[in-house]
Amino acid sequence: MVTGFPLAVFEGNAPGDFALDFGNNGTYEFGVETTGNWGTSKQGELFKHASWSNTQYFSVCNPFALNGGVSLGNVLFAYDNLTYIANKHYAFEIGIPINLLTPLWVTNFFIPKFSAHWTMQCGNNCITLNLDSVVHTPEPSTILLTLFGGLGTILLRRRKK
Ligand SMILES: [Ca+2]
Repeated sequence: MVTGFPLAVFEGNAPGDFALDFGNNGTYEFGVETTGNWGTSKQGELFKHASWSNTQYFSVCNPFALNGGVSLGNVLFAYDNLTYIANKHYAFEIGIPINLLTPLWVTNFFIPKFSAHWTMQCGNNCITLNLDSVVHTPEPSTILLTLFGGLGTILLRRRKK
C-alpha cells in the first residue's frame, strides 16, 4: 500500500495501523501494528479480535489505530520512506500467512471478500481496498501433479519396506 503519510507523527497526526475487515461489514477483525505505540505491541505484530480507536475528525475514515486484540505474533512488515520521499509517498508491504487468518480465510482455493484499510489520526484521508471473494479452481495439470506426487510417495514407501 502506498500512502502520502510517513510512519511518524506528521503535522500533529500519528500514523494509523492496518485494518482487515472480512465480509466488508464494518467490523475489522484483524489488524497489523505499524508503530507499536500501545501497550506492549510491536511494529509488524498481527492481532485478531482487534479493537480500534477512531479517527480524530472524520468518522468516514474509521477505524484509525489498534488499541486491543489477541497477538498472533509478528508478520512480514516492510516500510520504505527513502525511495518515495521525493514525491512524499511512503510504501508499506505486509505479508500474512493465510493460516493466521482462520477461520475467516482457510484455503488458497477461496479468497474471501475482505477490505484492507489505512488512515492517519485526523482521518482526513484514508485508503480502503475492497476485494470481492475469488474461487480458484485447480487446473487439471495441478490435480494430475498432485496425484502423481501421491503415487510417488506410496511407491517410495513400498520400496523402503
Ligand atoms: Ca468484518
